[in-house]
Amino acid sequence: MSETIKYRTCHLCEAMCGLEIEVKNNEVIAIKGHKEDVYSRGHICPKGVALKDLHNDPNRLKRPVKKTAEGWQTISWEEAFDIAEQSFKKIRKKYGNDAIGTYTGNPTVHNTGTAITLYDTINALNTRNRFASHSLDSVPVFLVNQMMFGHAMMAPIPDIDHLDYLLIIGANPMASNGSFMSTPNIREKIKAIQEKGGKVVVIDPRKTETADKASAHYFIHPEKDVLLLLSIINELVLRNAIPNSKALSLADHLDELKEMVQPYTKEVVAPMTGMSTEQIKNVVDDLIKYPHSVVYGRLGVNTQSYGTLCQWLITSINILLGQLDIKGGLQFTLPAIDYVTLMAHESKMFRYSSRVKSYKEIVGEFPTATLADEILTKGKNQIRGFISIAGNPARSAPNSQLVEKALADLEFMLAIDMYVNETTQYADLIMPPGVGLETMHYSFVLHMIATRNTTKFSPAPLPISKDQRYDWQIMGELQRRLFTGNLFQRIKSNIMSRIHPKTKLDLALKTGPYGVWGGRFLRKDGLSLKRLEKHPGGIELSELSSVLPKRLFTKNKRIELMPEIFVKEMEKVKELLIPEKVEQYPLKLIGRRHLRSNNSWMHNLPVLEGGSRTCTMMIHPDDATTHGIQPEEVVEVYSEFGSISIEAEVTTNIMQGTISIPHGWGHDSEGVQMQTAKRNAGANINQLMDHDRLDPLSYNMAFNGHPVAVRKIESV
Ligand SMILES: Nc1nc2c(c(=O)[nH]1)N[C@H]1C(S)=C(S)[C@@H](COP(=O)(O)OP(=O)(O)OC[C@H]3O[C@@H](n4cnc5c(=O)[nH]c(N)nc54)[C@H](O)[C@@H]3O)O[C@H]1N2
Ligand SMILES: Nc1nc2c(c(=O)[nH]1)N[C@H]1C(S)=C(S)[C@@H](COP(=O)(O)OP(=O)(O)OC[C@H]3O[C@@H](n4cnc5c(=O)[nH]c(N)nc54)[C@H](O)[C@@H]3O)O[C@H]1N2
Ligand code: SF4
Ligand SMILES: [Mo]
Repeated sequence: MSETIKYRTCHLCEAMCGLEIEVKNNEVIAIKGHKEDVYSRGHICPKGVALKDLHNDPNRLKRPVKKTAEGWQTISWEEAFDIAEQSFKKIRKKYGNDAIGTYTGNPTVHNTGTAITLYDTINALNTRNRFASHSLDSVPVFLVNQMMFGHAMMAPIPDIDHLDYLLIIGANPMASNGSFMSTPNIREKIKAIQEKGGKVVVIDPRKTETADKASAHYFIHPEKDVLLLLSIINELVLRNAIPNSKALSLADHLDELKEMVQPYTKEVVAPMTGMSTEQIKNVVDDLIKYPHSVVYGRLGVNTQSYGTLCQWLITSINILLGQLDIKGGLQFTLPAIDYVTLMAHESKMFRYSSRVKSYKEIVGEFPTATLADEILTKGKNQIRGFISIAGNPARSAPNSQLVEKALADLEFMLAIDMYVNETTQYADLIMPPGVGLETMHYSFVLHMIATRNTTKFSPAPLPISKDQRYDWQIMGELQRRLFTGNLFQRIKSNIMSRIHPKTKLDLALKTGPYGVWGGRFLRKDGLSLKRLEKHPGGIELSELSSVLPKRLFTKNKRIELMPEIFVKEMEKVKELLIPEKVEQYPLKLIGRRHLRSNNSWMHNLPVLEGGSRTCTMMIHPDDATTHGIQPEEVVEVYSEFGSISIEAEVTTNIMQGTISIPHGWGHDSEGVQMQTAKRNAGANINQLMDHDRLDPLSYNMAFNGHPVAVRKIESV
């Protein structure tokens, strides 16, 4: 067979890079960036190249395996489905529907077939015990969108191609390639802003890779951003710098917001934040000076105790500056598959509570932080059977040793995953899907949070063998076998589970805003899958454009600046003005992402080893001296919940009083079958985390700023 070039969008992060893949005899020869790709224009990062290693990974499972006394045994798909059906039905009969729990991980968003099928399958189980990785990263954003715009998924995105001042608080797009701001080649975008006379400023407890490229970087103590944000609004009020704007004319309760921020002057907050009044003044000067200034914050301000308040205040500042829904400000997308409208009926929260800790559900899910409680706490509706789909809670969830204890306690666990890793080692049965280059791709979730409206479909560059199944096929079969509900719902679910995801995509494209049957742009050259297949580099639809007030989902078509539950929580913020006592755990722990890593699961790919991707503890030289720690010394980091050993990286790039350790490591469990990852196992930061340390509004995990202490190993 001759060599062919195939094109596929990379699904690993949010950047949606177009890849050019050289294939020969169903083997990958080389992977490059696709220059004609309308979104990424040839950009690629090392993870995109690593898709070849993922495809060839000798540790990747391709057929189902069941746990036996002699180890994992390969079985047929039929036997695997029979075991799953019998085991879950038995549990359901004995304890009820809620006794089956589900956890869906980050890649469920990135694998198209999985994303399309997932909710039908989970709904078929009719259980309230649903958990997802969202409550480890994004729920504050959902909650703020819901309360302010009426829809959890109505996320305003920085118009990075047209703005001239970007204030990045708690995000590192140089490593992450942007989140809720999907951005291939962020380096070029930052450069372009600077070349036109604009600025990018980073506020972060660590001088990150993004800070290195930025025009300025200011250190801030972890979890003190809420004070900074309040003082920014306060300054805007004091300087009478809140212009009339369309966004503001759509917003209610400005006067109350102005009143609320009164106590938070820059002079009051500066000593608590670690920033100087001069630095806060500089930031506000620039926000006012530049015609298109935008504030953007992601995990650093989400996964912390004030996550929702931070997102609320960031959105509010952008509204006060008049930057919402205008070119060069923050805009809403209008993608070819209008997922926001399609999912409007699902955008609900606070309808019922979790059994053990009474946390409220948000968009149908309980916080992952309480998954272990729901498995281990005896009583009615205790989780006894569990399905983990594309997730690794044994490494990604807080208090991970408790999570592992819980997984070991289950009566039956099924994992839909291609590795025997830290989580799936506890499963009784693993059903591995075809993944990566074996799957077709359409990023319908990520187009919703992109910086331009584009559309692109990629057929699978490589086939799967007849012994393999895709996620959507596995979930479809489970859906048919485990469905609970009335006859009408059963028939509907059964039919839905048999429709190929490609057909569903085609229908969604055709009926979408740019589709052949789409009402708004009805036209002969409208979108369909067939048309997209002729454009492997995608089609540029439009720049982001103004959509308000039409696209507001609030009942009164207004933006709420002062949601009641947020305002109530402000009482707690007052406590931040009291200087903290140095306690038993004097250091604040924050996370870190590396370009050559992706959460917990790409450490088995040899091409990604090395570079700056190291699992070390960054510590300031003064803190190292205080603790008598030498550079590269292996030390103990501990908290009330656990302890890890890790190499110290002594650097002035981290703020004094703060240490930084990446998550997703700790691959040395005996049961893990990932050779390369095990060789360079790293330490698991989530062993240190208190699983009750949540943002009290969204119940999102507060990873950042977690109190810890450090000591030399010999002094233990
Ligand atoms: N301390 C700390 N913890 C964190 C974070 C942090 O910053 N600090 N970040 C949090 C964030 S933002 C996130 S999103 C979560 C991620 O948390 P998770 O989603 O729980 O974990 P991942 O590491 O993404 O693991 C993904 C799993 O899916 C499998 N997989 C990959 N592709 C596919 C596929 O196509 N199909 C199937 N079926 N399986 C697949 C992998 O083998 C792996 O087991 O971690 C969170 N945890
Ligand atoms: N290469 C790579 N890319 C990824 C991922 C990956 O694991 N690797 N994961 C993907 C996922 S699941 C997500 S959700 C996104 C996340 O995308 P980002 O949010 O851009 O990623 P992070 O690197 O976690 O950036 C968070 C920043 O916040 C800082 N920070 C920590 N605590 C605080 C605080 O209290 N205040 C402030 N101001 N800053 C703080 C950290 O130092 C860090 O620089 O990235 C995605 N892309
Ligand atoms: S930046 Fe993201 S989408 Fe682009 S190649 Fe890297 S992992 Fe893939
Ligand atoms: Mo995430």
